[in-house]
Amino acid sequence: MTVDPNLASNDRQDAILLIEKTHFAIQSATSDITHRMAELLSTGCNDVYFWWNAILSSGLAQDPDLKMTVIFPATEAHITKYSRQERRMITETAEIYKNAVLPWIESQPKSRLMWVHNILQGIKEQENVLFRDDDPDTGFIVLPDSKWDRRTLSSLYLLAISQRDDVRSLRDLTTKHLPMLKNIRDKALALIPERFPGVASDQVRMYVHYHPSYYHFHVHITHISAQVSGSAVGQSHLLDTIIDNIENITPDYYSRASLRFALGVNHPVFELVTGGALQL
Ligand code: M7G
Repeated sequence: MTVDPNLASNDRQDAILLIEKTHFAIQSATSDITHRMAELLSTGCNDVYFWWNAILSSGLAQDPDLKMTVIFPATEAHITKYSRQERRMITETAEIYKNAVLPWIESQPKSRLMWVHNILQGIKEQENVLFRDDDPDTGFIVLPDSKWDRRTLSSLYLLAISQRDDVRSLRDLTTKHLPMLKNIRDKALALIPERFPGVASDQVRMYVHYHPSYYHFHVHITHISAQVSGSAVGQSHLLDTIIDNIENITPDYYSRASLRFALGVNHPVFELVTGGALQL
């Protein structure tokens, strides 16, 4: 799926509009996409290969064409995140993290996590919560990620959000968090086939982003067939591997590791890690 950000202005407050093409619905008599092709525009052929563009006639409520998200008012951080920009691979050492990146993370306004607190405190999205464990140390909430269209199982995308607020990212994880990590893994995996018959627990990936956009610990749960942008090598760390590294390699693995990942050159961490220098 492609994301097309358009910035609009309203009383000098910026807004972001994200428009994505939804997945094609599973074919049925009422939602077969071929029935909605009003016009076919041939773009060529060669041997046994034929190409067309198509215009769709108006759709059905159960088979929408687009998924839209508005962020308003949008902050500078939102605009940076969704602006087209070059991405580069960079390596964040433990020392750079401690001296430069951590102070930046700590300076982030608490308001960036408002949506997370709204979910944890039962103020928003409660009708969507699939599972809740209120233990303050090991508990978490599972609900659909806002990226999911909430209908296509092959692109299933859930989020497990920790009840703890002392884990900003992977870097903070140590032995004392193992019970929470295992609790999330075991209960979320058991939940999948129960809540989504047809999806087995070995058909989902559970992983953590580094860097995340939001520094409150959460785990991404996606169907292995889902094409999700953040699952790129480097940014995504499998929950099982995280548990293994802490349990079997060393408890402070993530505060000592050099982590390599791709980052947009306008992301503040890019400058903190590289000093702003682009390698030619
Ligand atoms: P991340 O790894 O911090 O950042 O994941 P990413 O956006 O680079 O992946 C945060 C996850 O939370 C993302 O998958 C978002 O789609 C999801 N998300 C963000 N917001 C603001 C919301 C929200 O308000 N509700 C829900 N349910 N999910 C959200």
